[in-house]
Amino acid sequence: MTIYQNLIAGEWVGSEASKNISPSDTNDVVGMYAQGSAEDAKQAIAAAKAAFPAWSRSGILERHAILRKASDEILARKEELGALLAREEGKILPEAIGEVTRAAQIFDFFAGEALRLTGEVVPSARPNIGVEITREPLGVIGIITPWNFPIAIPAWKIAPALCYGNTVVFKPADLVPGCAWAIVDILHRAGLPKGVLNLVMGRGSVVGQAMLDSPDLAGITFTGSTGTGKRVAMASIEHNRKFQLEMGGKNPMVVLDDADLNVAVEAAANSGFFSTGQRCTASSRLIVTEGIHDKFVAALTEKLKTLNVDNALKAGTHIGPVVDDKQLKQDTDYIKIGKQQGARLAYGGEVIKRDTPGFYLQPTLFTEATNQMRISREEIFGPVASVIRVKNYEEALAVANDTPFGLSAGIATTSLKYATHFKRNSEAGMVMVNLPTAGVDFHVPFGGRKASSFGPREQGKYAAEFFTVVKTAYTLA
Ligand code: UN1
Repeated sequence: MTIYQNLIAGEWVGSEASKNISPSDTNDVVGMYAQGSAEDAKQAIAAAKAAFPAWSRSGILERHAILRKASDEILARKEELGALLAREEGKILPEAIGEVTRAAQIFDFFAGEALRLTGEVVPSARPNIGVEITREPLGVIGIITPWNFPIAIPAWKIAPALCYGNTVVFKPADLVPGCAWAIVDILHRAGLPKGVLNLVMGRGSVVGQAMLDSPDLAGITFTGSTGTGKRVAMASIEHNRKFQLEMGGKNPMVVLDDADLNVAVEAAANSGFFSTGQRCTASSRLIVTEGIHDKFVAALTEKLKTLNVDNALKAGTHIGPVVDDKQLKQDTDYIKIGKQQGARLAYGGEVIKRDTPGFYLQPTLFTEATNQMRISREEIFGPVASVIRVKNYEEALAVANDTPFGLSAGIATTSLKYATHFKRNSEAGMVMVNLPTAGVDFHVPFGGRKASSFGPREQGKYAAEFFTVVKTAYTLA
């Protein structure tokens, strides 16, 4: 089998490789992908450092053309790349094609941003002096991405990094090297100079650690678990390095008595269970007022019965497999904990078999949960959600905000008063009214508060905040 290699200083290198297995069918080997060493990471960082001076001064037309070309190729290959994504991550094919489309849109957006770089000219407080405020690239950026959005998250970190003139060392999650390799191959062939974008696939404990330990990374942008995020933060402080973290969520979806039941059920089913619940924006706490509680639980349970759990590539599948055996164990452990702590298992909870051997788990709904139970406080990252019964809107809001996290929050209501109050008073970075908490646009800020995020927002023009550094220059005229 061919080995998909790492890209270091413009050369494809690496002979150590490991198997990329499909979670829908563990007999299906997606490919052999290079496993980088700490030395590879060091060489990649050195290459990115050497490439920085020229790339940071590159013309905006060159950056525009490369990002635009990458966008066009990703879009033209969306079916093929979507199938690769579905195969290696387990997201169903339509969701996977949607994610690939989103990646193309992100590259298109930042191709445009390259043409819209601006600064400010302002008068000084003193006479005869002019002040210019400009943004400069940061330097070498380390990009560490998770497995759950194998093409969109790399796109929304790599595209702005390159657009604003930084060079990159990219380390994707171990479970999803396929999409990472494809996106780097596309950018490389689109004409990036040697060393501007380096790919080092491999273990977090080896490649990731070498990146954390490097004095030559000016910034690290990370999406993943809260635990690893903290390690990125500590190591970055040590090296005076800028860092941006997107971590966990325990997102609430409030359902009020006056909600349109169909809207509420569709939003909850989507947020809780689509993409197998493996989104940091998933809602795992369904906070429901008394008057609609029983109707909502009955309707959501009926909806869950109609969702087929099966191979991600099979037509008619609504929920693909869990990503691997480790994640499956975490999900089933939490299901046990939920039962032990007194929540009622209203639907699902079983690991199931399909024609192909994979990690299949039924969508699982708990009721009679309290907000203090572990299933309500800790991120499970699987197709598991619980219903918390509350008296009224005021209690719903208090419960929604009573969490260490603050990424996304939703409300289903037909009341303008409650929707408005919730938008203002939710302690989350993103608020959704009558919409799922997950599934965001590509051109507006993404990010959370509290333990969910640290640093400036990702995506859209707000991305400039992390990927550039401001300079203020004074000139005596
Ligand atoms: C989405 O909900 O559309 O890791 C995106 C995650 C997020 C991305 C969610 N960073 O799940």
